[in-house]
Amino acid sequence: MLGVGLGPFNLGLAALLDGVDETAVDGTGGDGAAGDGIAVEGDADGSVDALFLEQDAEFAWHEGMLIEGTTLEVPFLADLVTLADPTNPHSFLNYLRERGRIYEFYFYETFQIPRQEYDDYLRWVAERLESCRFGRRVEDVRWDGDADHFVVTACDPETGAEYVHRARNLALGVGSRPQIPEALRGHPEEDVFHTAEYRFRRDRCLDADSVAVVGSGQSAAEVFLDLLDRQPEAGYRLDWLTRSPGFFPMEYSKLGLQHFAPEYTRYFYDLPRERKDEIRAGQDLLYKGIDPDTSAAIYDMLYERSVGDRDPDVGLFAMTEVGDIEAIAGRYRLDCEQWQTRESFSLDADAVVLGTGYGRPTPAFLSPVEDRISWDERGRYRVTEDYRLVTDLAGDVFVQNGDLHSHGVGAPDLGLGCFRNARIVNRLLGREVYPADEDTVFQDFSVEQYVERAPGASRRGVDEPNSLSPDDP
Ligand SMILES: Cc1cc2nc3c(=O)[nH]c(=O)nc-3n(C[C@@H](O)[C@@H](O)[C@H](O)COP(=O)(O)OP(=O)(O)OC[C@H]3O[C@@H](n4cnc5c(N)ncnc54)[C@H](O)[C@@H]3O)c2cc1C
Repeated sequence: MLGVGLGPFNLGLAALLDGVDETAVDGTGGDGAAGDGIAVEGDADGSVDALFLEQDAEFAWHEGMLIEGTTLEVPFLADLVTLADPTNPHSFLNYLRERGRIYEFYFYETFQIPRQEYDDYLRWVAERLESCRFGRRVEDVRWDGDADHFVVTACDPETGAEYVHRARNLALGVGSRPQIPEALRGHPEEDVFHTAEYRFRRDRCLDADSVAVVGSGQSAAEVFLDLLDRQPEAGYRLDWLTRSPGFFPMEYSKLGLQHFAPEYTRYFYDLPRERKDEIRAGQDLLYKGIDPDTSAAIYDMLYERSVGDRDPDVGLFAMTEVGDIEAIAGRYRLDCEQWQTRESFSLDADAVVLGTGYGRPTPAFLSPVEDRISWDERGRYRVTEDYRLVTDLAGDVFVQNGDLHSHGVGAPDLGLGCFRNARIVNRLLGREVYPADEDTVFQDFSVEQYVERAPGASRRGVDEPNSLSPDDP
């Protein structure tokens, strides 16, 4: 198995594969090979032969957004391994034990750990795993039909050194990329930048007379809160604009969060393809809004700053699309439209922070095998229920966090990483190494499941929900 990219998802796969005995293989997959330049059939000690390549020189998790005071949006139990295997040595609790912090955490009494600590935990796991290699950017993936394996070429971005790896199976864990709309690009990146760069470029904001933040996802809200906190000392005017109809919270109720459980993923997967995009379009606030705690912190700070008729020198304006940014006399003019009333206006700022989200472009290194992959009518991979690309190749290509269109809103969620990785490991080894987790939450999502369990319910009429275009071949 060769993994491309080391974010939390492929790192979790590396952790769940660590120490797993391959010798009991009895079914599909299982003959993965990834050694440094040579094809081998599992390691001599019987463990799975896996290698994970990361382009960066060392592990880092969204470094530009490790703002002081921010926390993970999921409980610490959503670490790399616990939800699949609570006894695994790569767990967050074991990290605390080994770092000598377990009592400190015990008295902390909080499920949501600091984001900086989650990053430190991931680095700790990456250092312990022999299967992780850094400074290797995958540039090309080909299929060798004679040898029946992939040939993967990687290079060290710093030295230019080239590495060739061979593997029967791949796991794509390349994550997402910061996205800036075309019309807002082309300005000096020290002045106009994505939230992903915030911590590296914050000083520019602190020197500015005015700063504008664009977007109303969690990242934009965290940047706004941080700038609001620093405003009294730095003295800038602070504006926050968003195209969304309001500064709305993301779902955080216990029953609502069950959409991030295996059952909902399965239900969504089984929906006809044509319905999935429609349904997802209405689910933005399940995962794209503002954490209610961040929202409350912003509100409370504004409240305190406005005591005694004081003006916090802040503007918050929703329903507003920033269509263009123009450089004028050393400042930036934002061309805005309030889309509900169709009124246009402009806003001048010295620095602009763009919380315009992340995209998931198809990696260019797949070009040589592009015509062996099956794509849907919108140019996206077709993905099987167990997270493999639909291809005509003999090896498996698993996809992490590129399955939003096929598996739904849980795809980028850290809490579902273990479930997806357990499915991948089970497929690779052809046996149930980790539990399949079929009945995990109180509610049902499919009629079939509900009717089966509710004594008073029975099916009526013709039910052919999957007759349109399921993803599976
Ligand atoms: C700021 C921020 C905070 C978040 N917080 C949460 C949260 O609290 N809870 C939650 O559930 N979700 C959260 N998310 C969403 C979650 O999906 C991400 O946190 C998570 O990092 C995604 O993991 P990943 O493994 O898919 O990719 P990434 O973490 O993006 O990692 C992908 C890696 O692949 C590498 N790579 C890319 N191309 C190549 C190549 N060709 N060769 C080699 N390496 C390559 C990249 O350098 C990168 O290191 C957050 C997202 C962001 C942006």
